Amino acid sequence: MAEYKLYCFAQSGNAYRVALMLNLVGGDWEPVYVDFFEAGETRTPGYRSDVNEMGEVPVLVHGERKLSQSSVCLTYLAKRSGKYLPQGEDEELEAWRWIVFDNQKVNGFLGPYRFLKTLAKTPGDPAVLAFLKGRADAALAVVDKRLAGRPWLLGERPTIADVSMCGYLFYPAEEFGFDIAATYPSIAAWLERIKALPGWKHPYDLMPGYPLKK
Ligand SMILES: N[C@@H](CCC(=O)N[C@@H](CS)C(=O)NCC(=O)O)C(=O)O
Repeated sequence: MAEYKLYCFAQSGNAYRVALMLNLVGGDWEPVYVDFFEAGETRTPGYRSDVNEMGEVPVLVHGERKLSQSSVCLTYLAKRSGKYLPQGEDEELEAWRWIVFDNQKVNGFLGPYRFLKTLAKTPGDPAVLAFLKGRADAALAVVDKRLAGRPWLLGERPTIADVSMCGYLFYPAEEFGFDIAATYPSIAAWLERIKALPGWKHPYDLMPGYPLKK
């Protein structure tokens, strides 16, 4: 039995952060497939009572521990492995600043935008899509500016802030209807640096459930 289990599915950028981190730190892990689209598994009473009361993916299981919120899972894995860990109080605070900005405004808008545009059974209202795209674009521009001056979000070393921030950014451009890498050159160069890290894999090669059944 693997040391870590990760409740996840291939289309989830929130889960990808943790799956990627497990790979980057060389963790012994296995995925537990969550049927989000067909069975609506995260909404079932069983999932909420046994896996995560918040009704979300990812959930990381390690021994008796069951953790959710990708940011918490990343912190846990960084502390245990000593890798991608912000060093000292200033770096820790800086990492949190970018992780919260990411969760709320970068992938926090990009994820629902992609879901409503491409994955939902009923496509999203155009006004809602336009709002989400506008907010995601504004946040991506902030990240692009940040990365113009340094190779990684916190400076010279990759940390969990980078692992968090790339959550949805490797998914195909067709799923967004616009090409993030072509629009934001510093983000594009940073994504190439992430790809070069030992253990990197594309979300569709790392988590089960791709392609979706039609
Ligand atoms: N802030 C959470 C977001 C988790 C999240 O929203 N996951 C989605 C899947 S990509 C989910 O399970 N959504 C179910 C729902 O909101 O009902 C994290 O970073 O882990």
